[in-house]
Amino acid sequence: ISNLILLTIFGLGIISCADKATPLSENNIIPKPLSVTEAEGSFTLTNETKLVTLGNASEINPVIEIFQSLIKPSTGFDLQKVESGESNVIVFEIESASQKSPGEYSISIDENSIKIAASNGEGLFNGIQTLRQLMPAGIESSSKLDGKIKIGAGKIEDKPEYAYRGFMLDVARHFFPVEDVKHVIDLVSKYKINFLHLHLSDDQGWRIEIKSWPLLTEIGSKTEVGGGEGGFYTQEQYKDIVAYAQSKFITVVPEIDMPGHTNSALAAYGQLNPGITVPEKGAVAFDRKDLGVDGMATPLYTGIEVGFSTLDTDKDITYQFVDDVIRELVELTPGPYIHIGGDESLVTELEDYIPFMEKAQAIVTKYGKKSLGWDEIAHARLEPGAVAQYWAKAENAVLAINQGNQVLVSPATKTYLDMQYDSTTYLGLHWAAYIELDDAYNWDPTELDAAVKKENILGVEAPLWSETITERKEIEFMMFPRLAAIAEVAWTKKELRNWESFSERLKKHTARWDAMGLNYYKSPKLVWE
Ligand code: TNX
Repeated sequence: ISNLILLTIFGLGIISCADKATPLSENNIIPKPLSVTEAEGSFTLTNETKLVTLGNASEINPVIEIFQSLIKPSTGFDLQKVESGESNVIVFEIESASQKSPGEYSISIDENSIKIAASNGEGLFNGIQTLRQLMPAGIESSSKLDGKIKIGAGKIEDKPEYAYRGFMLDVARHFFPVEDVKHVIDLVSKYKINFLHLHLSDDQGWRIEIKSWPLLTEIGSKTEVGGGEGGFYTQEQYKDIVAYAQSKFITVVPEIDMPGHTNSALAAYGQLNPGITVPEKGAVAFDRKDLGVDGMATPLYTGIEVGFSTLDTDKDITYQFVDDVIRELVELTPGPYIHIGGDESLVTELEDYIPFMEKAQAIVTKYGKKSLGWDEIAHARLEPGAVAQYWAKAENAVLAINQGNQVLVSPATKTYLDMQYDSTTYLGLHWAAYIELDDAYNWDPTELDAAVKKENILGVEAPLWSETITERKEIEFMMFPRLAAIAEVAWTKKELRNWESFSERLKKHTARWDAMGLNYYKSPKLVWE
């Protein structure tokens, strides 16, 4: 009503309406911050606003550049960096002797300044992602923004509940080019996701160049589910993805799935099943270095069955292969984790599976990294620091915890973004569940099993398997809005989360997705005006 009165009395246009700052307490921030305190007044961003650096410049400058390129397209502002200033400034501070944990940040807003403070660049970056959500939705578009950018005064203090907040993209079942992966990185970084797990190999395709085993890509990358052309990342391209992710404070976790899910490797280096017609190229691979159990490997596979392939866990050459692949991956991967798969090895005997997973972990340790593996890996002895990714069986998560190891939580019934929203969803599978937006939100990692407690949990990850996903628009549709829900489960304390608040914030949030041109699912769980 007060806006209406203003409009009539002063004859102001719609644009001026947007000139009024939304009070800080009415923010729509996702994931929800730890605390928000509102104050009188607001800050107005102008072309004259200066960006002040306080503290370690090498941590601050990259974040300032990100902020400048966030503001420019929709405003045309060329915000300048300065050493000091008090009025009309945004201060980026790396606190010396900070009490803040990595990733934690605070934002103080008054009439003259906004101050973002953190103990490291990652914290400042998280602060920027919050700040962008305090600006009009039009900031997400390159069209010129109408009206002023005003931000309500007050203070936000925020830190993540879990250190690992992940998204997984399956590039094996369908291959996605580097540009799509970068697009996904852009999207998830807005929700404070800080790990990108790439599922780089499976029965249907091998997607990363390994120089010491060239046929993996020369043969093993050449197709995908449904028979399309497939593809792979050269080592240079993979490094480019890793660096791009790093620039957004995201750590890449590469996965080579073993000893099952290996038909693409076996099609390249295995004794193929003689009952099956061998394509021209497959024939080249015959018995060079044979990783397989005789006659089990098929030529390149384009279906979606799981659990039919295995490396031969008795052969020395198999461990030479694992060593070479992990060594080359480690050279390209600055992050702490190498994911060695271990799921659904249904044709590997448990007595073979266990020593294989132990040897594979030892190789990861030898090269200075920690292993991640799907929950079945907990049947093996886990190396210190190895993490089991709980996707199906709580009892496996408990096996890991009983060994003193942590779990990464990805229950298929809550976090699998390839699951259909409901029975009418035109993409996806539903073997685990239909996962509507509220299903993806209304759960907590500490409620999965009595034995899985907060301190046992490294974090939460949402995997997007790609049997049915072939292009960027489909990735977006299965990710959003559910990724926002999982991001809040991973970032925000259980006590601060509730569906009513989340769904209200999310609904307003969709204006940002419209501005970005995102192909998101319009969940009936939200009331659409
Ligand atoms: C199970 S989750 C799998 C994947 C499939 C997925 C499809 C897991 C560790 N294995 O191989 O792509 O289901 O939803």
